Amino acid sequence: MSSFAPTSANPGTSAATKYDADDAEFFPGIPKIPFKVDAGPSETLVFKQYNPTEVIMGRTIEEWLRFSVCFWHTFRGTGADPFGFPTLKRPWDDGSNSMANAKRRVRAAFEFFTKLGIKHWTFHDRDIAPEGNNLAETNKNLDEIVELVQQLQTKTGVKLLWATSNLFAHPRYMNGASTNPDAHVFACAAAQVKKCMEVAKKLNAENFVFWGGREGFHSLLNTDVRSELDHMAMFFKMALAYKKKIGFTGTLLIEPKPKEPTKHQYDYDAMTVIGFLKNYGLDKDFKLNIEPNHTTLAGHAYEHDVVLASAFGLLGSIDSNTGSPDLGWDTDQFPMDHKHASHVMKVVISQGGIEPGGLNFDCKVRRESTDLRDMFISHIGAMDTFAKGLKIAAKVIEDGVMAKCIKERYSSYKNGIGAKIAKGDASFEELEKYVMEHGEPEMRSGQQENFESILNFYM
Ligand code: XUL
Ligand code: CO
Repeated sequence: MSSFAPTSANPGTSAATKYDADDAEFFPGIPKIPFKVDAGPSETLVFKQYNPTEVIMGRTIEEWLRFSVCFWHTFRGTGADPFGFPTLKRPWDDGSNSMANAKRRVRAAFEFFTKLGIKHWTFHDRDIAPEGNNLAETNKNLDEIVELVQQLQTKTGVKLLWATSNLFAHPRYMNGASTNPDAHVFACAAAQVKKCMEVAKKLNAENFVFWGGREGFHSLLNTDVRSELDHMAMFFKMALAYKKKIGFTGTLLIEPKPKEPTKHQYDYDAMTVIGFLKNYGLDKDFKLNIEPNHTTLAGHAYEHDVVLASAFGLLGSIDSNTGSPDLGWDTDQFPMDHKHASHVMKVVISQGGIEPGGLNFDCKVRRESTDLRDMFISHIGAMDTFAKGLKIAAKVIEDGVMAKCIKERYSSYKNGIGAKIAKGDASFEELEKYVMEHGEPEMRSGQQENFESILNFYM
């Protein structure tokens, strides 16, 4: 989440106009970030691990990692929190809702992507263009910004990993969007996604994300959960029909999160969403966008939902961030932990890559990280973390020691009675007979510490 509210970081800064020129530079003094193999510890504006052209297991690091910058945190985040005013003062952003300000933000963003060497980005419709007084005016604003975006994408070669509709910030969505008890609000959400999908097609988005920010409840007393879930499924069916109608080829992704802003969100975690998709017959047409900070918020291990979604062939993309294990909320921090990254990359390699998804940095610098260079350092640090995680995971997989141990652990299902169970050919009667004949099973160690020690060898 971030500061979606139009809070002003720089009220009335006239200096912003100097950024209106076509050739304005937004990050002077910061060059294109290079890879430097022998960089020292304090050289934080260089890549030390992320060498995009290096080949790992048959693919370049850049092809494996498919990083993306999110617009909402990095270009709309102001550092405001429930206790304090904005701290992140970007010199080009006058804090207004004007179209000129929206254009400056977009132009600053493309300079940032280019200098960082990141080839993808993501946005919500309402991050990039202000709402007007009615739907027609809002759509017109969006079209005008999308035209600029299209030019910048062509000029820089930066692609749109995914677009999404913000169906949670506007007051009309306070009781939800597709799960709102008021059908008129449902219609507003549908109209908004219709337009956003058209924009996604125009900008060649590779995916389209649905995060159900307020699709949930604060109290069961006033909530008809079955109706709300049926309506949400209807909404996804309409989105799918419209996708097919306009020929949008991006993957549709649902992003699970257990709570915040609602007390309970329907898309609680990966398995909940998988169950929902299967129940409503949507599992062939939707995949999941997993955000590890949401996973930990659901009470699971960092990599849990990445593993589960992939196990069912439904891992579409990753909102690559982290939380603070000592806190119970969504802090959207940059992922800086090699072990976490290697767990995720092991899954990504094992499923043959994440394309057309990617690793989207749904992350925000801390409100105390107020320098423009902090925007770069945070992304560089996270990119290096995942490049290192990829290298570790590749070694683990290539060596095959862990895979061999796991194979051995399940070997009883390969022959005899185990093979019959696995194939679905066994019955309770037959298994009872087997136990009568063979007695008690031998104790077999789970060897958790052995697995942990093997993994640590590669860190
Ligand atoms: C909120 C969150 C969103 C989605 C897109 O926690 O992660 O920013 O990624 O709406
Ligand atoms: Co996210």
